[in-house]
Amino acid sequence: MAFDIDMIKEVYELYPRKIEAIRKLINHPLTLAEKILYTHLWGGEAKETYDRGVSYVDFSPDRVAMQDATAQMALLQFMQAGKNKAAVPSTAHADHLIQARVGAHKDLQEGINKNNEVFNFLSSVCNKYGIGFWKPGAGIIHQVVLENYAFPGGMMIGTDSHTVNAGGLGMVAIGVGGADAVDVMAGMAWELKFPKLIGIKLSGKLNGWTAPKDVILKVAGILTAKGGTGCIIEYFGEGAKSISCTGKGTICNMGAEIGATTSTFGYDDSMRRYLAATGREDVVSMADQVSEHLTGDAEVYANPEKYFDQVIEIDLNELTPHLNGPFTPDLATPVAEMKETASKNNWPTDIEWALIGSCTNSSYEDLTRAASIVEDAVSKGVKPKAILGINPGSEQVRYTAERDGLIEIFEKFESTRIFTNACGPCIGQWDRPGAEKEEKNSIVHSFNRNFRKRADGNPNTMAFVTSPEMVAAIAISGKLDYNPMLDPLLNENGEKVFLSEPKGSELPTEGFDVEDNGYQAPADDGSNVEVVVDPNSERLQLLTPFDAWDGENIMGAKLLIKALGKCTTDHISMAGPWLRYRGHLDNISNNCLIGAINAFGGAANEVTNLLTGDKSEVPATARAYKAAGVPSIVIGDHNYGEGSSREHAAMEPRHLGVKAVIVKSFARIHETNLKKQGMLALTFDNESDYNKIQEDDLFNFLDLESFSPGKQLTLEIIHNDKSKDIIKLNHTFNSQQIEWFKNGSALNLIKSNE
Ligand code: MIC
Ligand code: SF4
Repeated sequence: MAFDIDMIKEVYELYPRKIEAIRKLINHPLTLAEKILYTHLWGGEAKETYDRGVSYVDFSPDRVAMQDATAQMALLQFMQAGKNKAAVPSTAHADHLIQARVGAHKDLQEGINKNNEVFNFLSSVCNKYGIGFWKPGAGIIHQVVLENYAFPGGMMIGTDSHTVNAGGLGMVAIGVGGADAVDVMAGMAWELKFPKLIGIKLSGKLNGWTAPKDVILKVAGILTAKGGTGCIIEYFGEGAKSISCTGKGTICNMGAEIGATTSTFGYDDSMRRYLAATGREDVVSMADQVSEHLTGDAEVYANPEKYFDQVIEIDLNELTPHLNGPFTPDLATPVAEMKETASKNNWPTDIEWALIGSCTNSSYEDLTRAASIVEDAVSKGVKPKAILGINPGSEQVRYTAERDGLIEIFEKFESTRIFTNACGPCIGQWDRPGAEKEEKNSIVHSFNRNFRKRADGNPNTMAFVTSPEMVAAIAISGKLDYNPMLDPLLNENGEKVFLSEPKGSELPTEGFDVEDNGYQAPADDGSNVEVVVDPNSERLQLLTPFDAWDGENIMGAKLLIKALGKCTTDHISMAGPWLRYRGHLDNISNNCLIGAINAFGGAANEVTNLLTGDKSEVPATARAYKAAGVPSIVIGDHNYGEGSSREHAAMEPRHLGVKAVIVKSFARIHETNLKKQGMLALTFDNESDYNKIQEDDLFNFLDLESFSPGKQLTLEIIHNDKSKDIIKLNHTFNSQQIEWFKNGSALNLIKSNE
C-alpha cells in the first residue's frame, strides 16, 4: 500500500468537483498545469481566475519533503512556530551529508559517524513532529519521493530545487526555501506567483544513443539558465508517452537548471507501470477513475500555441546525444560536435573520472542502460581508461540492481567504485584524490549541475553533464570527445571495435525488492520526544529571531560587495565542506558570498573594508560593519541566486547585517527566500544603474516608509566625491510580504499570529 493513501484518496475524490468549478470560470480547454494549480487552491474550489506571471496565489500543497542539508534550518524554524505536528504528510531524507571516498560500505559508516549529531537531531525532530525520516543510506530525496510518495495530479513542495523531479509522476512539485516548508507544515497557505506556461511537444521516439537526458540538455540549450523562470513546463505528445516514468523524472529534474518553477507530464501508461512496480497499484486504481483530469485537455495538445505562453517542439527521432558544460548546465554541445568545440575552447579531453548518479539519473533503468555498455565493452575485450563512480539513487534501486547482477557487471571493471546511495560528488561530497592540486581537467557526469568547484572543490575541474550511457561510454574511451556512433576503440588484442547501442529495462522484470529501505516512521504521539541541541555545538544552533524593521529609512549603508557576473547560490553559500554547518547560522555565515567575484578587483572573497580601507574577506567585512552598527547592501547581476533552494544564502547576509540585495534580476526561489527572511530583494529599474555603483558609495533608502505593492523605491547613491545619483528600484513584494519585511521575517509574523 502507498504511504498516506487516505490523503491521496481525498485529493482524487475532490478532483471532479474542483475541475468543474474551474471550467465554469475559465471557458477554454485546460492544460494539466492549470488543473493541478486550480485544484490545489487554499480554501478549496476556485472562485476566480488568476493572471499568469502576475497574480500571487495561495496554494495548499499535499505534502512536503526536505533533505538533511536544508531540513536542519527548516526544522529549526518549524520548532519556533509553536506547532505540535506537521499539518500535511512530510518527510526528511539524509542524503547530502555522506561523502564519497572509498566505496559504499565504509563511506556510509564514516558519514554516520561524522554527522551523528545532525542525524540524531533530524531523527528526533521528525519523530516528535510526525515527520517520516529516511535514514542515511536510504537514498536521494527525489528518487525516494518518486518511488514512494509522488502521485499524478498532486502538488508538493520540497526544500530542494530538484523537488521538481516528481513531475515525472505527473505532479506539480516545487522547490522552496525552508521557511516556505514551515508555512505548509504549520498548516498555513503557501504562496506562489501564478506561473506562466511553456508547452513542449515531443514527437517521434528516442532511439540509439539518445536518452531522456538529451531532451532536457537540448531544452536547456534553447531556453538557457534563466529561460524557464516563473514558468511551468508541460511536456506532451506521442514522444512524451514513449518515455519511461523515471526518464520523465530526469527531464523534469533538470528543469531546475533553466529556472523553471517546475515541469510535468500528463498521467499515462508509463506512470501506471512505475506505480505498480513500486507497490502502488492502489494509487493506479484511484488515479484511473479521474484520469481525464490528470492530463491536459486534448484540444490544448492539438493547438498548443493557443493555450501556452510559449511552445517548443522537439522531434525525438532527430535528437542526438549531448554534453552540457563546462561550468553552466545550459552550454549544450552535441556529442558529434565535441571534437571541434573542445579543441576550439581548449577543454581538456582526457577523462580520469566519469560519474553516474544524483537525483537526476540514478534509476533502475539508468543503471541497466549504463551496465549494457560496460558489459558490451567487457565482451569485446575493451578496458576502461577512466574510473567509473556510481551512486545508486535509493536502497531499493541498489538492492534490486545487485539482485539482478547489474552491480556485478559494473564491477567487471576493476576501477569501478560503487558509492553510497546518496548525493555524493554531485554536491561536493567527494574526496577526490589529487583535487587539492587544482589541475585543469575535465570530468563527465550524469548529474544536473556543473558549477565551478561543485563536484571536487577544484576550480579548474570542468564538468560536463550527459546521460548515464554516455558517461559509461566516455569512461571506457577516456575521452571527452569520444563519439560512440563513429569512433572505434582498441581492444586488448589491438583490434578496432565499436560499442553497441545501449539497451535497458524500464523496470526490473522481477519487480523491485529491498531488505531494509531505511525508513523511520514517526511516533504517533510525539509530545514526549525531547529534541536536544547542545549549546556548545558547532553544527547546530537554535535560532534567535531577526530584528523587526525600526520603521526608519535605511541611511548610510555601505557596499558589502558588488558581485560580477554569474552569482549562484553556490557562490553565495558554498556547499561541499560547508554542508557541515547547515544547522548553525553563525558558523555557516563564514562562507557568506565567498565565491562571488568582486566587481572591484575581480577577486573572490576580497573586498575593501570601508571602515579601515583594508582588503578583507567578505564575511569578516560584513561582521565589522555589523559590529559598528553600519548597514550594508549587496549588488548583483542577472539571475542572482540561481541554483539551489538553500535559504542559508538569504539568512547569512541577513544575519551579518545586510539590509538589501539589489540586482538586475533574481532566480525565483532565492528572491522568495530573501523576502521570507526580512530582506529587501530589489531590482534596478534601469539595468545600467548597476554601473553607477562604486565601491565606496553610501546608500540611502529615501522612501521606505511608503513601501507598498507595485510602487518603486528610491535609492540615493552618494559617491566619494559627494556627487549623487538617485535611482529607482523595482520590487515584487505584495502586502503580505511587506509585512514579513516589517516584522523582520515571515517566521516572526507566524509567531506573532500564534
Ligand atoms: C543542490 O543540488 O544544489 C542541492 C544541494 O540539492 C540544493 C539544496 C541545498 O543547497 O541544500 C538544491 O538544489 O536546492
Ligand atoms: Fe542531491 Fe545533487 Fe540532487 Fe541536489 S542535485 S538533491 S545534491 S543529487
